[in-house]
Amino acid sequence: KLTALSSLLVLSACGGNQAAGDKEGQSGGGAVKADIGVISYISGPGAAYGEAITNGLKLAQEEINSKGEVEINLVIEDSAGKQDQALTAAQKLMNSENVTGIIGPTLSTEMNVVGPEADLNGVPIMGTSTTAEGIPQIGDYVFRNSLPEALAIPAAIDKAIEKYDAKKVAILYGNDDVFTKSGFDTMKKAAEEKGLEILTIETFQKGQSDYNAQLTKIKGLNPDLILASALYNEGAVIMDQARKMGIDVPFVGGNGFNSPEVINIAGDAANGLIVATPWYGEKEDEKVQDFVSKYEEEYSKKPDQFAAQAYDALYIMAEALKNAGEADRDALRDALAEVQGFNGILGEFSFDEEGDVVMDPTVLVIEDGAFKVFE
Ligand code: 1QQ
Repeated sequence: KLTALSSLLVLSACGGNQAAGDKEGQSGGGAVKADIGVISYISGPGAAYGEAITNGLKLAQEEINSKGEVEINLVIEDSAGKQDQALTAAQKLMNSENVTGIIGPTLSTEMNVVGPEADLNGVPIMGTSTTAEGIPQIGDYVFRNSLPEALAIPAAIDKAIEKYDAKKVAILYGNDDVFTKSGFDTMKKAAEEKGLEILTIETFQKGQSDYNAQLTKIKGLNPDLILASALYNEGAVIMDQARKMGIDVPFVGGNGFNSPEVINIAGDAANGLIVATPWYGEKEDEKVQDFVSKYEEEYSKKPDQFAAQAYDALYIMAEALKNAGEADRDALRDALAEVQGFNGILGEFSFDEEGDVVMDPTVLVIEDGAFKVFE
């Protein structure tokens, strides 16, 4: 990706910022003012993802704006988890000249159609939860700060092998969604590379409610582990039905399972689920605990990974806006590409040369109805 930060740095070093103060997007006090569009899954079966994301964004917005260097106005649109609705929302946001950048959409399936449009229109866009392979590679204007499945899944599988001496696995995935399909590809590749025997590969579709056929087959093959690539609503129902059929082996899940909704829906049936994530709310870290208590105060619930990623994402946007020095789409893109060593609540974060994420995951397991570090 091309960058222009070095010239920006030179500009600000010789007082260029004051000169830029008269430009659009700069208030008299020098704060960079910008509208940031948000496309989020806030209604429909996966609405808990979008609720967490928009809560995290709003909390970060309050904090950022109170500091006075950057003033962000969030323009939030609902995508309902649908490609066409996400695209309509994106077009509306891109047509507003005050919108300097976009955060979202929630699903990789949505980003697959929105990302190319944003890139074509020169609007920087950053997913906070899009984890499929190839998202930042859509174009120079497309970013994410979410840990890709390609980093998360192998880490989770490694831990499961180490802990359970697993040798045989069954794989179950949704074959009508970009993220669940990509997660499956990653699971299959990781299983093969680690010498696991794949007993069967089963598929399902969004909104499916009966997994009896797939689970009966899996049960008969007696795997040591089940690898599942699903969003939370299907994923939780799969675990619930599996446990009711007497399948008690651990599950390794992709990013869709990183929502507490899995526990809310599946209850005890969610125990034994292994995931990898950059977020752990019990971490003894001042920044993390400060965020957790502010979030609880504001929303009366604990933040999840999706809230945390969105919170960090707005800080990354704010940092880039500050470095850009004005509310300009190209300047914001260039400044985003330069973000290195950002220290957020998810730990140290950088973009690589393709705009993808450099970050370390933690492996968690659900025990007694809660996510715990899997040691
Ligand atoms: C993707 C995901 C989903 C789980 C986001 C909610 O990781 O679509 O990429």
